[in-house]
Amino acid sequence: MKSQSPAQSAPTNALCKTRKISKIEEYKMEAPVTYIQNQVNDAEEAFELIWNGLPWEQRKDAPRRECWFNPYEQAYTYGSGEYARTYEAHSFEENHASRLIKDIMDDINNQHGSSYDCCFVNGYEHGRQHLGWHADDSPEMDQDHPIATVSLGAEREIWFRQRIEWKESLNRLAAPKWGVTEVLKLGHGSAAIMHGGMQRSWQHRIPKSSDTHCGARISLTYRKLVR
Ligand SMILES: O=C(O)CCC(=O)C(=O)O
Repeated sequence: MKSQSPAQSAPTNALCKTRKISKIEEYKMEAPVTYIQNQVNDAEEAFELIWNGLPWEQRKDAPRRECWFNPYEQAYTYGSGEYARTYEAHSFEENHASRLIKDIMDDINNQHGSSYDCCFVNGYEHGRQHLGWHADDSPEMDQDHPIATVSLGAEREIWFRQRIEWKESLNRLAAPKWGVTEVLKLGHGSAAIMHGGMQRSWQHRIPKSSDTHCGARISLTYRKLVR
């Protein structure tokens, strides 16, 4: 599945290393993701400012810290049912760190012709902190707009997998079937842009790292709200 391109001048293609963890090998897929190695100019300084400057929330059921920014004071609910968690909005104007998050967003919008207007920030203290399989498909978000995840700090992997719809329609009670998992390494200062429409059939996750010395990482995940 290839959906809308995130930009007219996408710098590089996704560098996906494919690993087969599905037995359905005839359904190999390529995640519609564009990887930009050097999106943030002074990534070291940005990491320090944001790691130390955000009003992070650490929920007891979340193995990472989080913070939510948008200019409309709009809360964001992540997950559903018993897993639903609501985050109150912080303003991009709150302090130096949040203004830098907005500056990075403005740069991406100017360079790639996108319309990101909000940012969910994750902070992973070490390699055992992680984020499980999910799609960023909450109704508050514009599903046709790309989502960009900017990485600062330690390199981590992001995994992608696509739902194989035809299997599900044969037997609606069957567990979902997934295609091969694709793995992308997210470097310091990079941006990975998940193309518009992707969240409807793909999931992603940040698995635990096998590197016992893995340091802290921040992800700035820019999205566009439905308004
Ligand atoms: O840490 C990342 O790069 C991914 C974050 C993510 O998937 C999310 O916030 O929904």
